[in-house]
Amino acid sequence: MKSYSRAIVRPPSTNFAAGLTTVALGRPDYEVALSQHEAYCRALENCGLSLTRLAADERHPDSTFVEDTAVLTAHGAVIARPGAPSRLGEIDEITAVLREHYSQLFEIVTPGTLDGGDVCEAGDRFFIGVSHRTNEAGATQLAAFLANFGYDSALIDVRGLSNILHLKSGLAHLGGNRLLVIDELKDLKELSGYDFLHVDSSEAYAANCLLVNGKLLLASGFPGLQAEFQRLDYETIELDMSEFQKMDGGLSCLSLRF
Ligand code: CIR
Repeated sequence: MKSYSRAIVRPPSTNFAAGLTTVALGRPDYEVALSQHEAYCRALENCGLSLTRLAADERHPDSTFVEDTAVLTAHGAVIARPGAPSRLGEIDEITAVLREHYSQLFEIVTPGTLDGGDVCEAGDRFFIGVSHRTNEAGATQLAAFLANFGYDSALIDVRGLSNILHLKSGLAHLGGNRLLVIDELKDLKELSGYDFLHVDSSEAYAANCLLVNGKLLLASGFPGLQAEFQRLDYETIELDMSEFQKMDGGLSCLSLRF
C-alpha cells in the first residue's frame, strides 16, 4: 500500500467566502471553516503525516484547496496550472515550498491548464480528468511527465457532468483494485477491471474520500457510505466538511500529500 510521510496544508483565509463555487449551499462561516480545517490537520497527523502549514493567503480566497496546485508522486513532482484565472497565482508559493523537497520540478505550461483535483492516482496508474478546469493540453502534458516517471495514465472527459467540478469529486482509489465511483462514471471503459464501491447519488459528495496510510478520511453525515466502509473493515475518520462543501471543496483538496 502507498504510504505518505508529509503533507502541505493551508488554512482558509478570512475572505474564503469570496472564492469560487458552483453550489448554492449558503455562505461559509470562516470560524467554523477554520476549526474544521484544524480537525482535518489533526486527522492527517493521526495518520502519521508531518505537516507543513502555510500561512493563510488573503490574495487567493481558494488557496486552502492546495491540492489543485501540484501533482506529487513517489517519482517526481509537477506544478499544476490551475484552470481558474483567480487561482493561477497560488502556484508561486507552492513551487517555492516544493523546491525544498524535490530536486527537480516539472511544470504544466500554457496553453495547458490542470487542477490537481482532476488527478487520481490508483497504484501504478493515474486517471486524469479533462474538466472545465483541466484542458486536454494540460492533461496530455501531465500524462507525458507521468510516463517519464514510470506511470501509465488514462484521460477521462468529465466536461459533460454538471455535478462534479473535478474528476476526484466523483472518483477515489481505495487501495488495491478498489475504486469508489459515482454512478455517472461507473460504465467508463477506462475504469473497467476495477472493483467498484457504489455510492448512492444522495451521498455523492462523500465520494471524495481519502485513504492515508491505511486510514480512510471520510466526510461526516453520509451514513450509507460509512456503513459500507465498516462492512469492508476500513478504519474511518469522519470529518465535518460542511463549510468546504459550500465552496465546492472535498477532503482531498485540502492537502498535498507525499
Ligand atoms: C474552486 O472552485 O477552485 C474551489 N472553490 C474548490 C476547489 C476544490 N478542489 C478540489 O476539488 N481539488
